Amino acid sequence: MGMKPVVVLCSFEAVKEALIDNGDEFADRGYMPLLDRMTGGGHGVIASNGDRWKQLRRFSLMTLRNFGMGKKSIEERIQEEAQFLVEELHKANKQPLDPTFFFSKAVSNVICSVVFGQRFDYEDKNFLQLLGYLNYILRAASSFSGQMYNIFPIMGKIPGICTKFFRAVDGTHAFITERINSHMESLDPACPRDFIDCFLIKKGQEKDIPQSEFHMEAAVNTTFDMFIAGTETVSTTLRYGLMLLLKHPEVTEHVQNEINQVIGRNRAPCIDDRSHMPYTDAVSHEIQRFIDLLPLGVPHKVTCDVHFRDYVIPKGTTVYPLLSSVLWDPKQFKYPTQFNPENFLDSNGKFCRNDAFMPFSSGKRICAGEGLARMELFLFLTTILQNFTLKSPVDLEAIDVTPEISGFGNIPRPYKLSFIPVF
Ligand code: LZ1
Repeated sequence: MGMKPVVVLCSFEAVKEALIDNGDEFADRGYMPLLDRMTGGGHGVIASNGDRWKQLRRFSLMTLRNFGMGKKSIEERIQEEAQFLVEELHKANKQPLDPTFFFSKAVSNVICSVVFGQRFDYEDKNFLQLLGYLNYILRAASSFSGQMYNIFPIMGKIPGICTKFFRAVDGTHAFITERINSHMESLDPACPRDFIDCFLIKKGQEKDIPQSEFHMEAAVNTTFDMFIAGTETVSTTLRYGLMLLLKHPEVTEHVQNEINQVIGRNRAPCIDDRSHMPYTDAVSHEIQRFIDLLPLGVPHKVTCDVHFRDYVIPKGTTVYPLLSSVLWDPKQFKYPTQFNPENFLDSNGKFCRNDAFMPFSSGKRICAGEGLARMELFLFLTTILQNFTLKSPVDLEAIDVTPEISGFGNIPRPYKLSFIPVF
């Protein structure tokens, strides 16, 4: 990759053998210039290693699992936001619309609620600017110049090429720093409201430990990581997912029948419904498998010299577990190249798990936001389809589901759809 040797692992077998069977040796985060710039230079949880990573990761997982994070559960926060989204979609009055910012407002508000203890009004100017930044960051990281920057980071020094990307990253960073500062002023250690409060409390508890990882810089970068990982990813998955549902009305209808049977119309979907909705669960897996959101995964690095198959991988070598090659592995899925929920169903229509379902990667570095992301996908999808039928303004054959750009992420082409109220 540019001037540096890297190892690329292809297929479920190879990725599993590395990340699971030799988990400890493959557990470090590798260097990727884009990622480094995106995550504040390795001071948060995404790009750190060693004891720093262990401490920040454990803290983040605990806090995202809802321990001591105030009165409202994460599930309630998502349910509440899904209703705001439905209300907003009603306002469009069945007109065809580009759903990008409708979804990113709702998804971003979930992480805002978890991290900042607060959701934003859909018209809030600062909020909209932030969503523009986040949308641009994933696009830039997936563009041709993004790939060039990864290979020749010196490009970052040439004025113009990456300026807009850096401005978006720094703008997001500033937004978060400002909120952490105001949290410090209003903190009540007996009553944590959100992720930031929990971090500040932990920082207070460890103030006499000189080597503590819970200091101000870590607070900013860890919060930034939750934010950068938890917004545009889920929102792009929803946008891409609805495009697939638009193109496959028979799948959408099947999901809507299941919603009618299990949930009905008189209450909002909840996460306990998922285990009674095998088809919908299969569809949400199939969306994630098919769209292959982060095709390269996030790079790893080996912690020591590793004997792997017939090779020796020297300590410190960057390793890409190619998630594309796992999610589309023809040995693991019946219909690897098609969007087909049968990939996750058995012949009786029961949900059928598959170890090659790795959109969140696998092993020690598996995405810390997996639970949150899957809860959001299920609740947003079912709430939308409980309230609306999807209608395309163009022929279904004209909907091109191949990505518009593909790099760090796979980004769908722009499209429009109408949300037709079902009652
Ligand atoms: C990430 C994401 C985006 C960028 C870097 C790491 N983890 C989403 N999940």
